[in-house]
Order: sequence, then structure tokens, then C-alpha cells
Amino acid sequence: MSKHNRLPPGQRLITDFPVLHYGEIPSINIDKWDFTVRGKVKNQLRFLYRDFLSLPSIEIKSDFHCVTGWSKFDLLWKGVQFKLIADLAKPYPEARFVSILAENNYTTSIPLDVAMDDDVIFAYEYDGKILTPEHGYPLRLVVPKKYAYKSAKWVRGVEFHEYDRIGFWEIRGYSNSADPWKEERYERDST
Ligand SMILES: Nc1nc2c(c(=O)[nH]1)N[C@H]1C(S)=C(S)[C@@H](COP(=O)(O)O)O[C@H]1N2
Ligand SMILES: [Mo]
Repeated sequence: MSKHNRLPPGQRLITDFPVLHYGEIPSINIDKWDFTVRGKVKNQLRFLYRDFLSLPSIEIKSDFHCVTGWSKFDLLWKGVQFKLIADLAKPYPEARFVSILAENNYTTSIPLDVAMDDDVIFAYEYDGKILTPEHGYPLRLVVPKKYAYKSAKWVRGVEFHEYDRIGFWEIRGYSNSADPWKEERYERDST
């Protein structure tokens, strides 16, 4: 695919990697850190950092689109596919949405079928190195097909739900479906 076709409408391509988030960068005590999986699942799960690193991992290259208008191509992430976590947790049939729970009460949500996409991962490395604090150390979600507020930094867990729970930026007016190709920036743009 040409570079041109990869840039969603209204976006501009940049080469640096901006840091964007609400609030403070959390300070993490990695020995106390955990990642939990709960809600409408057969198996509730809890991983320590070292447990997470020992799960089967993949590396993926994907593009990143911030709703404020910048896009960056070919970010190289390493981590654990969402679908691997879901396969371990075994969601009940009624689970149709997942909430991603991050430090400082940041949350976002996506439909389970979106989360099950091959390219949705919980990443712990960027560009061959452990994530830096400002980009989400020790773990962040990456959802390449959605605006980047769905790619929560500093994640601590995931909850499976029957009904959607609207996330931090989405409550504040950003689109819940957040498709950059349809330019769903604000809730009123969403179909
Ligand atoms: N925990 C948390 N994650 C977050 C955000 C935030 O405010 N808090 N902002 C999102 C937004 S709007 C963007 S554009 C990306 C930016 O990721 P970066 O700082 O690694 O470039 O993080 C997303 N993840
Ligand atoms: Mo963003």
C-alpha cells in the first residue's frame, strides 16, 4: 500500500513520537505491579510482570493515528495479543465489550470483536526496547485501527462486559467508535 493510502482523512504524517496523555506519568513499582482479567469470563486471571513477559509474544508493525491530527507510520511493537489473553480467560457468550483499565482511572473500551483482531496487542516493547515511562511502561494496549485514545498506556487490566462502559476521553466527547478512516473524531461524527 502506498504511503498516501495509509494516511487517514484529515491527518498529517509526522516522524517524531509525541507524548500525549491526561495527567501525570505514573511511577510504577514493578514488583507490586499486576495485570488482572475479570468480568464476564470463565477464568479470572492475574499476571505479575514476569508472568506477562513469559507469555507467547509477537512483534507487529502498525500505524498510529491521534485524534488531534498527527499520524505516525510503522511503529514496531512487541507484546501479547489481546486474543491470547481472551483465549486464556474464556469470555462467556454474553461478553460483547471490553474495558481497558489503566493507572489513574484512565479507561477506554472496545467491542470484543474489535479487540480480537490479530493486530491488537498489549505491548511491553517499542522499537526493540522496553517501553519508556512516557509511552506507557510497563504495558500499554495498541489498537492500530482506532484513534490512539483507545491505545491506553499504563494498563493494569481488562474487564469483559455485556454492555459498554464509556471510557475517559469518550465521556468527554470523543467518538466511541473512533475509526480514523471514517474520521469519527467526536461522538457526533459517529454513525
Ligand atoms: N493512560 C492513558 N493512556 C492514553 C492516553 C491518556 O490520556 N492516558 N491518551 C491517549 C492518546 S489521546 C494518545 S494520542 C496516545 C499517545 O500515546 P503516546 O504518548 O505514546 O504517543 O495515548 C493514548 N493513551
Ligand atoms: Mo490522541
